[in-house]
Amino acid sequence: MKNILFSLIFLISLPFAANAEDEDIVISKEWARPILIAGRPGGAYFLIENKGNEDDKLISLSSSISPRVEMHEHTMKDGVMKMSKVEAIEVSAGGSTELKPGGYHIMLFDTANKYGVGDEIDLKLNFEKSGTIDATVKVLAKQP
Ligand SMILES: [Cu+2]
Repeated sequence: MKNILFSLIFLISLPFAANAEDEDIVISKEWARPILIAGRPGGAYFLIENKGNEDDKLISLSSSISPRVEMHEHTMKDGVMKMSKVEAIEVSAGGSTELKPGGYHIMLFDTANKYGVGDEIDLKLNFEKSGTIDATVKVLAKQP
């Protein structure tokens, strides 16, 4: 009886253990600004941690609320804040990259609806090495 119980516990815990090991990229601190009018662009932010041994990069994103999701960065040039599109956001092995106002950020264009505080936005993040990772982004009034 003891053996059977042990086997059962082992079998049940197996998928979870395998899963945890596979997750080199961890997404946290997800939040987005409210989108007050449908069709207006929205900004989203999160922290990307790379717990793996290889550098990786975010190469594209998609969302059910937007046909065009872009990666942008803000840079200060001659005292003026400029926004430009970037092709990828790198996350070095054992390091992290934070998307935040004034730096890297995600922009969702041609949004399907308006999104207020408490709503959630789904994002699919495509990494060069780690593949696709799903994230749920909460709409907040301001940066947490
Ligand atoms: Cu932008």
